[in-house]
Amino acid sequence: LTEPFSWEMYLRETSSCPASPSCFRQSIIPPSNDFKVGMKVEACDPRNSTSMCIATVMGLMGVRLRLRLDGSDSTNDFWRLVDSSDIQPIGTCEKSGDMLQPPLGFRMNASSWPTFLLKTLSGAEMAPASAFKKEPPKPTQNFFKPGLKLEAVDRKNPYLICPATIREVRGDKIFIMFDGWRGAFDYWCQYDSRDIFPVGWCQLTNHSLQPPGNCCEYTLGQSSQSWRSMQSPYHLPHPLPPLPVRKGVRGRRPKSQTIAMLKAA
Ligand code: MLY
Repeated sequence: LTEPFSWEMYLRETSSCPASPSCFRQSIIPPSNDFKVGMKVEACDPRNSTSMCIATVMGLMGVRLRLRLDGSDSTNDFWRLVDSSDIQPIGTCEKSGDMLQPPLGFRMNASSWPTFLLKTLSGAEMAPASAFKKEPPKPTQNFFKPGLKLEAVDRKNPYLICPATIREVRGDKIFIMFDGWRGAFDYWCQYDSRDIFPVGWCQLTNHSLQPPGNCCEYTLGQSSQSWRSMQSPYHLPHPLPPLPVRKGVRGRRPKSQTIAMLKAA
């Protein structure tokens, strides 16, 4: 009842294999999430990666943090793992002689930044250094192979992690395709991206995992889709209607047979 999607059944019915955990830049034993909502951290501005800003933890899911840059609006929240190198304890920047920057799109006049910084940090709960975990090392090379399954962040809806497939491998890059979706969400990334995880990661870290979509090829074949029967009703109906592929094939067949008969005649 609580299991929305079963990898075990899905892998069996799609006759596919998961990419080995050693392919990923993720800890074999996931870190603990010791952050709390409201805590402040220093974070790289995702829209301006050379600048270090103050961010507030807005939410927690598994070992990921939903972050909002102080002085930014609520429409640019982003997610980072607790062992991401993009986050560090408050004070790290100053120790290295650097300055904390206003976020891109700071909603006040730039001249008010020093005062804003003082105010936003005064009385704030700062995340303890022990909550920041060391980023795991990169695998020594790109070990991914086309067809292998994984769990990947939907970059258009980054709070979602979904079943996905490696469609292509080119040098250090891999092409991630979301199972059951039509391609609008697919992307190229580095093999050592922090947005991709081995099969089972969500379950292991207590993160929700979306079930595959209903689209096209992934719903064809002999699959009885019994992995879908355990899906919670929350996920239905699907936002995109499934392609009427089977009906279309049946509808076309008499026509081409007719043409064949006419040609033969
Ligand atoms: N309602 C959104 C969510 C799509 C999510 C797709 N992911 C899971 C690949 C939409 O239809 O755009």
